[in-house]
Amino acid sequence: MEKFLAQYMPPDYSAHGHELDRLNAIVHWLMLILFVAWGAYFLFVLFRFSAKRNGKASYGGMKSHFSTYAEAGVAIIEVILLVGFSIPLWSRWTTKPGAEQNPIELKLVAEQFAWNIHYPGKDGVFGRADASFVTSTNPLGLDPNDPKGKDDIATLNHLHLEVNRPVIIHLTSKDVIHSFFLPVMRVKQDAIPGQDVAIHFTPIRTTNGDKWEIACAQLCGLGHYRMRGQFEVQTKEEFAKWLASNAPENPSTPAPNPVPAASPATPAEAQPGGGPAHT
Ligand SMILES: [Cu+2]
Repeated sequence: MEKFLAQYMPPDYSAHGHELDRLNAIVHWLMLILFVAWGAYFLFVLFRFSAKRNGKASYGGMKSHFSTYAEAGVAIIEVILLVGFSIPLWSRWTTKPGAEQNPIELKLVAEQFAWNIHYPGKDGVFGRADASFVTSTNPLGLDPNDPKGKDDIATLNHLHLEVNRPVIIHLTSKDVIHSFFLPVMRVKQDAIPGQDVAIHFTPIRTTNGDKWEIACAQLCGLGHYRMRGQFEVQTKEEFAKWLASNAPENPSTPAPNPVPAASPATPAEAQPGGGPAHT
């Protein structure tokens, strides 16, 4: 099943992706079994209780205690699923990689209709950002007077990651709910205004210069279709080079995106209020 489904899936570059693909296959098996079993039961009932065989309806109902046992069985299985599987997986998902794993930590601010990506720069500390500093050339609202922000790197729709190095992304949104979707990383998470939602994953293969899509998986307005970015996974050396080439040289203000935007969104269009929102 997993191999069959894999033909229709995007490639997988993440450490956890194969587990999701396997779960996907298990759910397909389960649905197939349920479909066949319920279909067979339906045919059996049609035959067994047809009017021809049963001239007179019975109003007595079932006499055995089977349904009580079946319901208790379902409750026990659900407790096992919740305590044995869901809670441990939830805990794994919400536990961020520790400092010993040297994760890349970055912020991602979604807006209609673009992805603003904020790297903390050499010092590893994010500069202060505030809504009052937001302009068309400073979409993240970085404080130009904050020394910690001088070396910060801001890109528009361009996400670069390092192979085998965990990444923690703090997701938020300026306007409506967007959904950050990296199909080849098997990552999808809503970006919600006013919330900092941290997700983490580890790329395990470089994309070898190929650029893959960052999609918005939540219908977020008229420009939703063009809310896409590009991301690539690079080797340690390539990634360090990319960071160095994008770091502001004589930083007086945080560098706006030096890389051409992947989507046709212009800064004017990308501003909140650039188009009517359809929710
Ligand atoms: Cu969106």
